[in-house]
Amino acid sequence: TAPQPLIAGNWKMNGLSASVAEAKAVAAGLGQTPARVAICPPSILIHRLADALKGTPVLVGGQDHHWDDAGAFTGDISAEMLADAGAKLAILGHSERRAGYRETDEVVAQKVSAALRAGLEPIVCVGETLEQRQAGDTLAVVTGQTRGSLPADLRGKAFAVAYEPVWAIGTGLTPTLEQIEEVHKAIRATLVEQFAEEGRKVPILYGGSVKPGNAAEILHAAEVGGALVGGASLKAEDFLGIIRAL
Ligand code: G2H
Repeated sequence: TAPQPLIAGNWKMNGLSASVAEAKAVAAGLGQTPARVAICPPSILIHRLADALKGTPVLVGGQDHHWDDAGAFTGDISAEMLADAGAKLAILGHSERRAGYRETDEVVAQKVSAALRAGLEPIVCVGETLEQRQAGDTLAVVTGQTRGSLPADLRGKAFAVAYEPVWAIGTGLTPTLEQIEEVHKAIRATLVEQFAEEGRKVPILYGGSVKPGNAAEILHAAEVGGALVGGASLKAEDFLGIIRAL
């Protein structure tokens, strides 16, 4: 059986306290959906969103957290703090973290372990740059990141992988369905190699310029188990349009 789809909004560094209304509008407009739906706002808004969404099916998640559980890390936030504020999931290893903060697979794997210790469900992101795609290295890069970023303690735990080609993030460019399916199948094979049959139950999300207009075909592609949505998750109407495409 296919994993239950997950559609997660990644607000990135967008949203202020007034944006709680947008999250509430998502919950209000959700209706019947086969998907689990999550919104991952900046960490300072997690508490507010978790309160506002209490009693609704919409989950709240963080966008990143430290690999250690606590300590002298000025400016950082722990997985346990996110969970304490009401988060159920955490996006880890996003390319904006890998590129902008030099996060390696090892760092991402340590963060995944920290998420599990705090009871958070990790959404682990992988994806190739344009140069890597043009060099024909896409599958090697993506399967390498998958292997390197997923620690063995994920065994028996709920988690998701998100394939986000770096060149498709925030650019309006999307890969062809064939390109998406090729990479998702390679990620699936890697998950099965790492986690045996359990690896078949992990939703593999697609992320990168998902919009209401392209969501239906992407969400119905082979091995696509949901979406990680940036820009189009900021407005309830757009995000709901994507959820309804499922
Ligand atoms: C990729 C995606 C969300 P966008 O980063 O994680 O962003 O949908 O804006 O391309």
